[in-house]
Amino acid sequence: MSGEGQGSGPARPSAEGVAAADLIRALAALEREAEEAIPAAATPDELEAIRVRLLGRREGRITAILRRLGELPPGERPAVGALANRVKAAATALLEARAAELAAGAREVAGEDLTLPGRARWIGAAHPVTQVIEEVCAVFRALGFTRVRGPEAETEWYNFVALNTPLDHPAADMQDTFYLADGILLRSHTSPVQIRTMLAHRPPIRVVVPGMCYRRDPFDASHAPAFEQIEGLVVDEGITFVDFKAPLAEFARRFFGPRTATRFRPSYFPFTEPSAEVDVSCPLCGGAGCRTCKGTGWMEIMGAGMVHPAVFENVGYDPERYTGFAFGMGPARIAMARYGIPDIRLLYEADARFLEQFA
Ligand code: 2NL
Repeated sequence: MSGEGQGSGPARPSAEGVAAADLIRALAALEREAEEAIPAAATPDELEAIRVRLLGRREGRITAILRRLGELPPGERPAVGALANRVKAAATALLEARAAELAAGAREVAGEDLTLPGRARWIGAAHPVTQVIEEVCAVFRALGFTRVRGPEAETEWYNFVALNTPLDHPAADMQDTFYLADGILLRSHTSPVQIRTMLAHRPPIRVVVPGMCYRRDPFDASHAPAFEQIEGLVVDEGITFVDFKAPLAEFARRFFGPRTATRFRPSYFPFTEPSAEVDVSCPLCGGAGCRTCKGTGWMEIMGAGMVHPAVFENVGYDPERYTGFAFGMGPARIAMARYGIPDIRLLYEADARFLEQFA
C-alpha cells in the first residue's frame, strides 16, 4: 500500500497538516516505480492499469500527493509542488512513449496487421446421423440391450434366406443390393448380424445392431444407396405383443420427449408376423400438423414385428418355446424427422455450412 493515503503511513498529518519530507520521499519512490514499471508493461491494458494507479483522477498516487500540497506550510509548497509536477510529467512522458512502442510493435510483428480480427476456430462435432445412432443405442442400453456389430459383406443366406426371404421373393427384389461376387453381397439391412447372434448364443437375447447397409436405390430426396440402419432383436420364453409395444413406446418417449405418443400400423415384412410400422406424434409440431409431418401429426420412425417362426427354425431355435420381436430404423430418417431436414442428401454431402448447425 502507498504511504500517503488518508492518515496512515509515513506521510501522517503533523501540526501543519503533513510533513514535506514525507511527501518528497513518497514522490521519489513513485518516480522510481514509474521508471521501472512503465517500460515493462507488455500490453496496452497493463499500461493503462499503471496509469490509473499513478495518475488516475480519483485513486492515483501522484494525484493524491498533488491534492495534499495545500496541507503544507506555505513556505514549503513551491518546492514540493515543483517536484510533484516533475514526477507527473516524467510519468506521463514514459506512458506516452511506451504506448507508442506497443502500438508500433503490434503492427510490425512479421509484417502482419495484428489489429485484424482473428479467424473463428472450427468446432469439431459428430455428424448428426452419428449423434442419432449414439443416442438411440444409449436409450436401448438403458433398456437392457447389448450393442453388437457384424460384417458388411454377407452371403445371400444370411442376408435373405435365413430371414424367410427366398431369393425369388418380391422382398428380395425390393432390397436388391450390390454383389461383390457370386452369392456375396453388401448387406441390405443389419439383420444378418442378428442371425449370427442367434446362431452363436442361446436366448435370452436383447441386442441393438447399428451399421452401414446398401441397396440398389436411386440417390434422391428420400433414398440413399448407402445408409445407416439400427435394428433390434429380443428373444426369450414368453415374449408377447405387449412386451413388444411397451419398450418401443418407451424408446420413443426417451428419444423424442416424454409426451410423445406412438401408434402401430399393420404392415408386412417376410421375417416378422404380425408386422407393423411404428409412428410417433410429430416431434416438431407435437401432433398439430406441420409441413414436416405433411399435416398428419405423425412421423414414421421404424418397422417392427414379432419374429416369424420360420426365422427361429432357420437358426435352430424351437419356435414353440421361444418368441420375440424385432425392429429396424434408419437413423438418417430419424434425424430428418427430429430436425425437420427435407432431403436425405443434405446428410451425405459433407457441406460444412449444413453440418455446423449440429455442432
Ligand atoms: C424397416 C424394417 C425391420 C426387422 C427389421 C428382423 C431381424 C430378424 C428377425 C426379424 Cl433377425 N426381424 N428385423 C424386423 C422388422 C422390421 O426393419 O423398415 N427398417 C428400416
